[in-house]
Amino acid sequence: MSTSSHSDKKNIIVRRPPRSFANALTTSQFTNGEKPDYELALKQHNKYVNTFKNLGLNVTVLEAKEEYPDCCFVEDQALIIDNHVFFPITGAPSRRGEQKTIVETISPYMKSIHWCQEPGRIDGGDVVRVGDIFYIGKSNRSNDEGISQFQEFLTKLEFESYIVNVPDYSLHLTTLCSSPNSNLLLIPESSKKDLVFTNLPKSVEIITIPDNETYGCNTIGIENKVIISEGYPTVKEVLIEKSLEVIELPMSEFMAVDGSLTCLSLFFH
Ligand code: CIR
Repeated sequence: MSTSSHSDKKNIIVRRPPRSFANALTTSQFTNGEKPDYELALKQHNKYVNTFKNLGLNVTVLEAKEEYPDCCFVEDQALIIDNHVFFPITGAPSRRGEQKTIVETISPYMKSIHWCQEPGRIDGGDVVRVGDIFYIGKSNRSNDEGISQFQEFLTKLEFESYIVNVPDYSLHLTTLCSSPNSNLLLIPESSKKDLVFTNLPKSVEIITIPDNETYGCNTIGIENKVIISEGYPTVKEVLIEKSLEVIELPMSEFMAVDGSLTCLSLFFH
């Protein structure tokens, strides 16, 4: 998920894709509408899980819920910051029932629990943390009420936050960008004009990635390592140049239904 700091990732929660995964929601931004293959998705998910185990994180793998084709995208269901949680009401009605297990699993570890109230809507995938600043995507999945409730939660935790309009061609803010460490922000070339990051600290370097590697702009940084999707040579090269250790993972089946690396996990410490 995109709300924990890079050195804050000790525990991770993931959920296996269900057999119904081919019915997951998709805008087909990254494909021609091909359905994902369940068996291949499961293999790719196992690699994802093993990567975090090998990095020494404590991994909790939740069982799939067949009635929720999108249930592996746990990032959308909780916004955890320094073990304080804000449970959103997700933009897609078909996904709301996924939250129950997440609430049961993480609540015992949280210092405080906050709930989005009606008519608020916000998905975890719309939040990107850059250092200690939070950027909140206004996408088709979030509304003003949901964003302002989340901003109030951030203010109580003494964090600054700003809204970024997400262009219609993309599902979430995390679909287009990520901050692999607190001094870097990856953005696709043609989205640079659309995404306005207010008060971005001068210490943060924006790295522009060619549009044909847009999907590769979603990464997960853990200290001096960064996990990227397989098949994005420019992303790989720029991160190696920044002295980060790159780990590549195959993500084709998740990409088919708009899911990026960050979407598959929730972190806490
Ligand atoms: C959806 O449309 O909700 C899922 N198919 C993809 C969710 C991706 N989640 C994320 O970016 N955090």
